[in-house]
Amino acid sequence: MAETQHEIKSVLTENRVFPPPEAFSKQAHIRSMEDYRRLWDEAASNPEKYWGDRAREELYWKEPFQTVLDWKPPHARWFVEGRTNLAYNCLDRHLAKRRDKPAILFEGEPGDRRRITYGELAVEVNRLANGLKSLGVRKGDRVGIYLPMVPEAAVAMLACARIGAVHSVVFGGFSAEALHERMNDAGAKVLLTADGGWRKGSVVPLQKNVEAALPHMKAMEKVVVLRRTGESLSLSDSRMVAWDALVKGQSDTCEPEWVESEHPLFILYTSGSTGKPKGVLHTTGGYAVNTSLTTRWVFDLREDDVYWCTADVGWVTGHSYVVYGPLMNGVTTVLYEGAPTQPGPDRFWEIIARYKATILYTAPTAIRAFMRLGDEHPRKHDMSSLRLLGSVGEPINPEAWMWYRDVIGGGRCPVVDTWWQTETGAIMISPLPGATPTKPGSATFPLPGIHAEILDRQGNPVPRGQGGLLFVTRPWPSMLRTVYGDPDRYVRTYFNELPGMYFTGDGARTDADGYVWLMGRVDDVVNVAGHRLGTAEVESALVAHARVSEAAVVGRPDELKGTALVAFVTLKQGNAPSSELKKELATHVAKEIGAIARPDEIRFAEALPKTRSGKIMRRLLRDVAAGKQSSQDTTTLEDLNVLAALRQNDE
Ligand code: 6R9
Repeated sequence: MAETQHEIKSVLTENRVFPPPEAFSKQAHIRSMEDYRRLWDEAASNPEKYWGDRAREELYWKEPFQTVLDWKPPHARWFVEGRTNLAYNCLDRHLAKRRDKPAILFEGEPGDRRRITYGELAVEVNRLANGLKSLGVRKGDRVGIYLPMVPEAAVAMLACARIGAVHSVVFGGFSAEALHERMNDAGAKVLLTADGGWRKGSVVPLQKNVEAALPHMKAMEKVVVLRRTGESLSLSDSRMVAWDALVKGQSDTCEPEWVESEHPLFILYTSGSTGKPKGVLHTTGGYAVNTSLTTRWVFDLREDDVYWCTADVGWVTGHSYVVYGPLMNGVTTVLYEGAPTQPGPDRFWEIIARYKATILYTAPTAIRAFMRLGDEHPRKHDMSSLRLLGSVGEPINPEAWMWYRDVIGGGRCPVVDTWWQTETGAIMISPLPGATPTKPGSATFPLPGIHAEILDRQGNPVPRGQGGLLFVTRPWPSMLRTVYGDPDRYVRTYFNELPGMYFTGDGARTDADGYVWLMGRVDDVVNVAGHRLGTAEVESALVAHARVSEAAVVGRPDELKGTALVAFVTLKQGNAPSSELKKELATHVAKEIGAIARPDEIRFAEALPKTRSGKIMRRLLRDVAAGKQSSQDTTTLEDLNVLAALRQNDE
């Protein structure tokens, strides 16, 4: 029953619409499409007034700004003369009212728990900030952070912000090599790490990785090690100091460094289309204004919310929507260290029930994995506290969206599918849950002030229904400012396609109602016999089949068609691969989208190769499909065995 109900729907034919629940709208920050359009028009007709007003509302400024925007394409400066401090805005500003309110509810994978109030968090941040200063860290210095998802990760980021140091978080799942590559590129002089972290019941050996990286990190002066997994710390290198020893005896107060609005806040490395990762640089004022604003509007925050974003702080979602956005808004944020299915398939749902989480923000890849595990696990827990669900990271196929809404949200919670990127700093295209009628699989509309437009390569708007390239045609406060250490790459990567306009690298189209549908990276768009297809569309159709768990579709060069479609498919438990099933799936796709989308080849796999942030590595699959040795860097691959298995499958 449930299966047939879910069984639809390529994004091409999706036509279900879910208006916001009335009771939700009544209390929301933005309550109607009229309000949304009014804000949109205000922002479009007078962006400087709009953003200037938002900036004054969202942040405490020690010194006010006079210039809202200084735009010399492709370089923007926002709130130019202003001075502020992000740690102050996340902590001190709340202390009068929220000193005893939990800022962080932490749960470690082994089950250890901590409840940290705003007052306590401020003290921890100040002590570490003073500790960093005692190590010689000054305003503008780069500090690396390589920690598990423990409260100290947030403390570390905030301590840097407090003293005007620039943090560069490296995801704890990255290797020693990835670590030193990033640390050297950033020129970091101090690294904050831990002995280890917990993941799937084992210890992730962070300190070991640091030890392997240290000989390659010549500029690294000090490594601060937190005890997390071990009984005691052994400091194996003369550059190492224990976290406890560093903060012990430090003062509880630390005067914030009032930095210029354009002072760098962080560098976060993200993979580009070529080998070397890009150090995306964000600055203080504009980033803070837009993350604070979007957190409140998109998640419709209320004072008593218990908000849980499951992202790791190693990704931009962790920066903007685990740490800065929620804390600037003074809500309680849940932090969970470990794997979603440790020790059992219902860990997430248990956490929601335990903390009475009201908002859940997670990724489609997780949602699909939970679907595969079965409805009985969420059904075991009381999740009636939830009132809003969010999705981020890749296109969410309508079937997963429906499952999320029905099974996790009990059919009562609005779902916000939020499109944005490391480079955009904050959410750009998303429903406003009290205003926007949603369609499963669509990120709906750009937020007020965000000029996301779908254009062709010449810069002409494409007609509704047709695919095009997604650009942001005007600057926005939380845009990246440069690629650290490589200003040419900033221009080349983002502003070469159409001068002065930010190119997202994504394809998209609008439907007849103007809703935006993301079609995946443009390099994931394939041209089959002259027809443009989003691989996401074909995947969506495949996943809508009752037996399919996940699918990744790539193009393979084909003499006749230009490109042929190859689908890698994993099956739901209890289904065996067979040639009948291959035929059935191919016919199913043809039925859902059209004969043009019928995969030329379907390959069953046990698992799909994914980056550590859960994105399917389609470029790698393209190489496998084409029978080539991969040219692609696999350092971000979650599990190399997956690749080996796919290759064997080849024979
Ligand atoms: C926040 C984040 C950015 C890329 C982006 C796009 C994809 C993210 C999406 C989405 C469709 C969504 N993406 N959210 N695609 N719908 N709601 O994920 O940043 O890691 O830099 O990835 O992810 O392709 O270009 P980042």
